[in-house]
Amino acid sequence: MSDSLNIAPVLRCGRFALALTRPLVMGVLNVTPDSFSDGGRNATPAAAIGTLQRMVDEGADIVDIGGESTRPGARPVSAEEELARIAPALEAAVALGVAVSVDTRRPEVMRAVLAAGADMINDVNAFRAEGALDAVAASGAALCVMHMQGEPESMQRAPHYRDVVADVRDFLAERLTALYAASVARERIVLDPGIGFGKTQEDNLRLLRAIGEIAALGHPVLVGVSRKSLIGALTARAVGERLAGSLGAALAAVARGARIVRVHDVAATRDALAAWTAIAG
Ligand code: HH2
Repeated sequence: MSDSLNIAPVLRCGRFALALTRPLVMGVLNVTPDSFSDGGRNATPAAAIGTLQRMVDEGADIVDIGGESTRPGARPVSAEEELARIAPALEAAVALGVAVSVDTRRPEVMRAVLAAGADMINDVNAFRAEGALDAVAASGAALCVMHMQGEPESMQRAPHYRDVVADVRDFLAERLTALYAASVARERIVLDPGIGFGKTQEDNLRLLRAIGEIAALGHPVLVGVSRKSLIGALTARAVGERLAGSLGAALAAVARGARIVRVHDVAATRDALAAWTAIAG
């Protein structure tokens, strides 16, 4: 992959230094009752641990554990409930020796999961909550900084942008300034345009086509399109039938400059990327 964008070749991620010489696969594990595609399936620790083991066997580079659904209209949960959902899967994932990310917006959850061995914090709120940057800055964890307009409860009601690509890029640039000011090393930071988070279908497509403009900020870009309504709208498929559409979108995102894809279907994504990179990458 080209380093003409001045992106560090390695992502510092807690116990790991992940080489960015090929696209990385982040496997999603939602330990929630209400996530849009896998809600309820991993609600018991035994089920969650089974899914984790499978994703690691399938070649996930990172697993991303979420204890609160951020789907449009989702009900927020308390920090205690979120942590109680995450803890057993986190402990198992850390022991499996895979890089472990936790998807959370809450500083108290960030502190607790870092103490329990998480290697990465994935914050759909871009570390804007009071105390979030303090919670993560001094750790060695990778930080995924995502753009979201509004809040999950209401974000899809009336998304509006002056110019979606410029607005998202400017937002991420502002957050980078805050992270650098908090002494977060550049090699720890990942950027994400936040597909589906306060965006229309056209906004999502424009952002995916313009990943290069986000990558020009000098950090690896992570993209999550797996099974999302964007794919549903493009293929007219229900959530459980969006694998092929999700693979097509993941490859296109990588072709446009994404370095990490966040997916539910690890084995299929690894295969698609292996074939694609052998020819195009
Ligand atoms: N998408 C979701 C959740 N977290 N984090 C990042 N960085 N990027 C994303 O695109 C992203 C994310 C939503 O998907 P999912 O976790 O499958 O569903 P839910 O929020 O309903 O749990």
